[in-house]
Amino acid sequence: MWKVLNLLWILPGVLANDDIHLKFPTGFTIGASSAAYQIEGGWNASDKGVSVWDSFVHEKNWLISDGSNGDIACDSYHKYKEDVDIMKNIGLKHYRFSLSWTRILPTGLPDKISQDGLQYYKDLIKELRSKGIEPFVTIYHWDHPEFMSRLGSWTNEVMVEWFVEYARVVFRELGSMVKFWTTVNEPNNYCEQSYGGKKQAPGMDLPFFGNYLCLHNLLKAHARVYQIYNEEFRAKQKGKIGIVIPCRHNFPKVENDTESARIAFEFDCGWAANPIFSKDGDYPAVMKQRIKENSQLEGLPFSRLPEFSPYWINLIRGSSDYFGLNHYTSKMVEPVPRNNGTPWYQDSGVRSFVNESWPGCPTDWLRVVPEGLGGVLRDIKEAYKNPPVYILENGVSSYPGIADYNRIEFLYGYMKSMLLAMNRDGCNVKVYTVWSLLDNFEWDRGYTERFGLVEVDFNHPNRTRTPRLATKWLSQIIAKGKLIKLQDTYLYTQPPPPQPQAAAMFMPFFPLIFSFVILRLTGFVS
Ligand code: GBH
Repeated sequence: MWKVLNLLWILPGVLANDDIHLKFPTGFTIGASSAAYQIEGGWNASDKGVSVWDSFVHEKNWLISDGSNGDIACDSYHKYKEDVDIMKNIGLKHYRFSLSWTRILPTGLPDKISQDGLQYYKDLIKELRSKGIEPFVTIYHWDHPEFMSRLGSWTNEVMVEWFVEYARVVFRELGSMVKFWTTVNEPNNYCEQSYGGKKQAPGMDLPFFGNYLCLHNLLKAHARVYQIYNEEFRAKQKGKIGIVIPCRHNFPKVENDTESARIAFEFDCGWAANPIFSKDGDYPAVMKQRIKENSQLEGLPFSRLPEFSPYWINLIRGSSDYFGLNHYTSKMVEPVPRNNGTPWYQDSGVRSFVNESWPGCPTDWLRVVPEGLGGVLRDIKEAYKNPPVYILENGVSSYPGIADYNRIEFLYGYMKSMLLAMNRDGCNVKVYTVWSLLDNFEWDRGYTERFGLVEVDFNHPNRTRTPRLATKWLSQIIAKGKLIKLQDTYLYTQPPPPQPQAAAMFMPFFPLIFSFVILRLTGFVS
């Protein structure tokens, strides 16, 4: 009797066992993503026009960590069939890629449409469909026409209607073959980096102004494109269209400081998401208030955060059929006190930093925090009434070679956290997408960071592709419809070797560095 009663103790354990939550619901799809400038190459193929990224890398290659560019990149402009074959072999169910604006409209405007440019995308889509892979098409992933940068790029409102003209051509020409559209990739991160900062094209370097103006116009452009899809194409083409926003999760430094975590979420994610997904159809209240206060303290008679008129609020509110989420990492947050009435050094009044105990990877901004994905999914569920979420980017860079154990561990941890948020907490996730299919041109990091499920040899004229270990693991997950540990697959014959730490990668060069230092010290080298 006692023994039987004793067994009851294990019941809560069994019920709480996470494993029962690790199945993917029916209809859930797993895929991979990419972006035109990062993989295509063919930068001046046929009649393609020049984009801001073409001119940026050609004129300012010192801003790219290895001085490289995307002129050839993975050469997917020529090798797309091979890419699709690889996806088919892994068993991926969808592929997210972006369109190059100047490949389709060489001048940037619809006075001229490139038939070769369109043909490339038609061929790619046909190839995907023939292998049962669903295309997810991003209309704009940061590579707008170069001449527009001389008019201020997205700080100039004229861009809004030009983007609409481009999107109209895209829907008209490709819309019958595409069911999933994304207007703009990561508008908030893009505006912060490329208008607030200078390291990525067009490199405006106008913090506190350029970033806010840029997002203001991008949200308008997004909403107008959503509107023309509804009015001119949806009835016939029957697709879904939305936007993709990068959101991190924020852990308060002091456990019950949920206020700081909320404010950090609003300034990071809510800035772009609140106008679209909340009922107020506007920037988060805390953002409007804090930026206005800061502007006043700086002596400005207006807020640096632009205001939407009621017309735009109505148009932007609800302008997305799903919440597209890109998620990589999390931050710790704490409030920064305002000193004697001076402005905060950041408009948010919240400082974010990494927890040094979080493991890293070769990408310095990316700490591995699996529970953050579940966290941000719950943040989104709460803030925006549980919208359908498409995860359109999640991934990590790996160490040289094809034994990418750190990627397998990352994907397992993040997907587990996602599945718990779905199957236990009711978050409405429909799609999961790995960044990236291939190693690619990682913007200002050039080819130094390797996010690919598939390794690409950028020194070889053929851009040889070699699938990494993670592809073999992933195909078993997809085939089983359930998340499994590497240890439970046929791939696991012995424990994986420890992954190198970033510092250890320099080990082979120590003798060299050491002799150089000695030579310097002894005066042989100056
Ligand atoms: C994605 O953005 C992009 O959409 C994709 O094109 C890119 O290849 C991929 O990342 C991987 O790099 O230096 O600490 O201020 C990811 C979003 C990028 C947002 C890095 C924060 C800088 C952080 N993140 N960014 S930091």
